Amino acid sequence: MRRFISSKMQFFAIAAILIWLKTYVIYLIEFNLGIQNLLQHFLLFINPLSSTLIFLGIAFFARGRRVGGYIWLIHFFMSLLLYSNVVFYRFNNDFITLPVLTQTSNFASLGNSIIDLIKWYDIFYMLDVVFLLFLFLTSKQIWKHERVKMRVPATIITLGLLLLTFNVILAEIDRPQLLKRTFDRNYIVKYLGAYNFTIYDAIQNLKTTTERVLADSDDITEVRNYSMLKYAPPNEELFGVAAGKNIIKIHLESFHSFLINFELHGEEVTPFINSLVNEQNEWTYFENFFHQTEQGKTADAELIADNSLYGLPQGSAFVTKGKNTYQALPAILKQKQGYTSAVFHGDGKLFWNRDEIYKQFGIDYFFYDAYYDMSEEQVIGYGLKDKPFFKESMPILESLPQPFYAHFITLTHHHPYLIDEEDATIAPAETGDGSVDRYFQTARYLDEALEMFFEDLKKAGLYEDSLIFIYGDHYGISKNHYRALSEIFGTEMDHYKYANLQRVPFMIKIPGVEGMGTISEYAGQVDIMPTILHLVGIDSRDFILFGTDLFSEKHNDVVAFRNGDFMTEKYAKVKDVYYDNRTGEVIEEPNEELEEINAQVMRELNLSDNVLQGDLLRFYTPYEGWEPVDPSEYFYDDNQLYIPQSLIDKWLDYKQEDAEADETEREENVQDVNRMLK
Ligand code: GP9
Ligand code: MN
Repeated sequence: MRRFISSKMQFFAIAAILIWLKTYVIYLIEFNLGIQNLLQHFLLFINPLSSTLIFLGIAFFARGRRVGGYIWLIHFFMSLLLYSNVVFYRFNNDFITLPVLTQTSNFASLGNSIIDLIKWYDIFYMLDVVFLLFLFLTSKQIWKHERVKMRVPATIITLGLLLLTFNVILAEIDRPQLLKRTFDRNYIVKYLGAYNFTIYDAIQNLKTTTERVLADSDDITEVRNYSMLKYAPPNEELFGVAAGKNIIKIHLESFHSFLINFELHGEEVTPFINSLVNEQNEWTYFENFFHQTEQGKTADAELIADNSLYGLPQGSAFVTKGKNTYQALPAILKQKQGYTSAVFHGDGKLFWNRDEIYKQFGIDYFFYDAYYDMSEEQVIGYGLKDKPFFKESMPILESLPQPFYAHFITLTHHHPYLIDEEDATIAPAETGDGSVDRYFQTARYLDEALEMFFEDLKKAGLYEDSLIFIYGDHYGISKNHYRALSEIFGTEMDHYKYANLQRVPFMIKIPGVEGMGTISEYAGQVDIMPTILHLVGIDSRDFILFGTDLFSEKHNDVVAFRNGDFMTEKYAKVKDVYYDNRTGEVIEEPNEELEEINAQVMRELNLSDNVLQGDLLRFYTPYEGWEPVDPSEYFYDDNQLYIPQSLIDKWLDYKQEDAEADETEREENVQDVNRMLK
């Protein structure tokens, strides 16, 4: 071993080759980068080398033995970064960005998901780190000499930079405007590598911070003009039919539309939801409705639905733009028609930074885990199971001032789709891919929970006369499960088919209006807000919105995805390839119409980004008399006014135990609690 490495340069070369080759192998095994030609493959092979040279080269600025220590340490941190991306990618099909890292409050609930994502063979991904440490510790003699000449690191780093330039030039040739557009992080990693991606991401974030500082009131004008041009006037028959009615909004976690009317082992997976769709006397179902979320997942869905803005290309606007000014649906409903708004969710209030951004949306009440009985048998995965969640929410809902806008965010049907034996009423699928197989069981559980909730709403007299809508938040089965999906659908999965699987349900029951059956109009989550506004009789024209009313004759059927792809009735763009949506055939030469749609999508996503990055709504007054939302007027404390009976009982029990109380003491305790409630 001693003879094997006899110089610092050899140690350096071994470290560099190890991390280079490991990165390349991991690219091939773990990431789905969509390599299409030899040049792309070549770039994938060389791209780890430039960052390796640059980073490891820095170690030579140290003295003596420290050089080896730094080489090892840098090698270790690069390995750690790469491996974190591997784990993150297994579920999210995406790479870690700085904004995602700031979502630390999310990590606490992630325990189960992470364990499911770590594989036994991951140990091989760290073997080189151990080997290098061993080499370092057994090679004392090579570090004795004094500082290496400055030209050594200078040459190495220059070589790295040259290689990087060469890499960027080749990437630009194959993919013009790679760094400018960047709606899809897979591209950047494919062309420039996972390490350069992190650097790129850091620069991007710095840019974001400056953008807000530099934005001014002129920037909103262009957005306003676009939104006015896109405006679709309401359908006169429906305008205002639900004015002043209670609104109940149900967020179905990870629910793909394919579940509807889907049969597994000859059984319907979601019989209750199917019945709403199929009976058609009350409900209207949009079968070509798509989610438009990105890294922000649930948070993106909430943002899009309540603001008719797109999420950000990176991270979650809930987290990075939590302090921005918004003109969200809850605030508008309150100012225009005196609605009280509330969100119900069986997870901690910090997740997705909800406790901060909800204040900017003007949400009056937020009922999070502290309001529910979170004892062990009631909890699975991320939080409270959907059945107790709906059950315990009922008394609170009944006590809300009316009209209310109440949002229920379900949770059990979430990756990795864990379910207790007693809750599973359908056998898992049999693809051998655990999370896909269980996906159907938690979907069934959610379906049953919803049925119970609707029964309770009926009993409480809150069903009939309420406007109720249900939407799916984002995909549940990621691109990493093509094999299992192919088996489920009996057809080879590909990117185009997968894009079509991004349909999520949107269904709505409008009081006093007969169900319209199944509607085939293409639509997306940005269309929710203008639709609801018009149903309650508020013209959406005043507001800056990117969607259009689903019931309007002028509804715009271009569904933009966050990565710049899109879907319309006629066309699709998936991973930069155009398709004829009626035949599924690839379109080699896009016609003028397609190019126009493409330009519209790009423009729209850009303008929406400008709104969020520049915090532009602070410069916009929708109408005279509009009062900007003041977040300091909202409190989501455990001691707020509306507290479920179950929680009050529990407090009483605690007090009771402590005091071994008799009847009179119990009476005192009741008064105590009442005082707290006041
Ligand atoms: C967490 C829940 C899940 O509170 O809403 O968020 P997701 O992981 O689906 O974005
Ligand atoms: Mn979700």
